[in-house]
Amino acid sequence: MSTSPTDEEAWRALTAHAATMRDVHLRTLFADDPERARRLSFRLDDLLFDFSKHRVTDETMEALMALARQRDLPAWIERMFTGENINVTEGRAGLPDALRNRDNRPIRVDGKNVVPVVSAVLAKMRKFTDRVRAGEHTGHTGEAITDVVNLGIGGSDLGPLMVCEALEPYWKEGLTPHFVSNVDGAHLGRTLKGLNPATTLFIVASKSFSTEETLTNARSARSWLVEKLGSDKAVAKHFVAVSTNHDAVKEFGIDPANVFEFWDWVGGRYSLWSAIGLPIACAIGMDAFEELLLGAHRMDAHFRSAPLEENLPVIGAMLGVWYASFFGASSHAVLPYDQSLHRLPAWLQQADMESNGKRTRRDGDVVDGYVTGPIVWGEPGTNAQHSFFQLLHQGTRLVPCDLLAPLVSHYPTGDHHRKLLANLVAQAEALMIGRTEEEARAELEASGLDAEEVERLLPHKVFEGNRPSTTILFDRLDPKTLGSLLAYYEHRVFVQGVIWGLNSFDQWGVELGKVLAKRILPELSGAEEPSGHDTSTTALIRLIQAGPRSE
Ligand code: G6Q
Repeated sequence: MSTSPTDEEAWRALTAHAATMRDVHLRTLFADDPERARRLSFRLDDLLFDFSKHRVTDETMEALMALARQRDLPAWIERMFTGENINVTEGRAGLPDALRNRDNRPIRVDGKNVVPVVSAVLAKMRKFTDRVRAGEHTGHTGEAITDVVNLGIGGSDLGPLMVCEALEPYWKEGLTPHFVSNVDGAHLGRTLKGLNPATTLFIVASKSFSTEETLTNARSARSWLVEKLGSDKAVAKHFVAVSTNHDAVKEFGIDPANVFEFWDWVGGRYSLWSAIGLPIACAIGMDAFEELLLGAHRMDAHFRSAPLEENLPVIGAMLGVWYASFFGASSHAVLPYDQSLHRLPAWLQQADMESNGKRTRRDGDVVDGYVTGPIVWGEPGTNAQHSFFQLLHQGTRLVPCDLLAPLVSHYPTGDHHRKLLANLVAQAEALMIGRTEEEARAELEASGLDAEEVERLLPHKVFEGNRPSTTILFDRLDPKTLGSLLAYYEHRVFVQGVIWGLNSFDQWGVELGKVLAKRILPELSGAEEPSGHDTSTTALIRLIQAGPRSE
């Protein structure tokens, strides 16, 4: 296999084919083929993925799947599922599915079956969260826990936060999860302001247990607790940790019995399925957490076994490749029509951009002649319609979109949900069909404007349409469905990484910032002289050292 996708025969075929597709309008594709929606819609139980509003023909899909085969995708999928060390720069496997392997098939990492240790941690999580939820794990003063504060950042925050928000209807009454990630003292301060220390449990979630933000928040939270409850002994009842670094956890003062383990081969951004999901399990209970795993497992099984042509993450990924690599699309918008999914875009930003935001290929060569991971962004509809949808409809950029919604709301209030869904359907249709000059003219004329005014306004009222979107509908946002949706996105990212020749499991770009901040900290406090910086950086350091001008 050649290592640059641009060398593949299918890539060249797609480049030529894209040129013939540039002026083909989705309106025409639909008009010419009454079966299009049916043929390009796929189901996995209650989940429906409608890919028909994409600028593709049968020929496009065949060429995209040919590219997937030339990039050896089926073999890569197997490598991932069998625990091969595909994270080549860190010498590790990359296999999120091992954490949600609900049929207990043995999965070997470095020759060792990891299923028993994964199950053991799940059992420990069950025991602990059952006790917290039943009011049996009490705080230092003997009171039941009412609030769980997760202290973590990046992969140790975004996943559990997003899932907790999404599954709020499943929370146990009287037990509220909170998330503090930013080293900005305002984040911790605002969160603690409303909490009772006697009934608050802190989860320090850090794979490395060396992340400055998390440790700073953890130390300050511990001081707050000890000061309020008047004893160091309170820490044992109010602090647990999730980490791979047992020594550092012990040094911090957390009882080793209260450490929930995970492993090197679990990448931070793929870790919500591990003990990093502890705040989720506290909030929704272990049965529901295992439903989440089951939902992901359902998508894993589909991803591993379905033919490429019917494989949801593969189709979604290859459509993304189509726009990014052959139409110059630089971003991908994720638009949940479900308020509880408001952190989905943030989670996906990390999952996608940290995985595929890379310019060096797996083999060490620099990417040449194509772009890699798109900028992922989005907000819930309908709010987003009143802000950035203008650009989606009439901007100069092509932005492929995902629109997602449950058919049934957890908050059935009047006709709210029907209105929400009407908006989703209308937007996907409007993006696709747009409004022609004739239609716009007819509308303006019908409004009674004179001919000159009609001509003046006309260009502003035309929408070219032909803007692609995937519609994803499901019965309701329950743990299992959410698990499937998230696994869909994880695998979509993996497939794109394979096509573009990337290692989607490392994140060296994150490390540089961590190192530089450590160097500047003593310079800011005056403990060290700023040195080795450019003049701008030195001036900024001196300005911060000097403090506010108004004092
Ligand atoms: C994720 C990244 C990164 C990581 C955070 C927190 O894939 O590696 O977002 O999760 O930097 O790291 P710790 O869990 O080690 O504190």
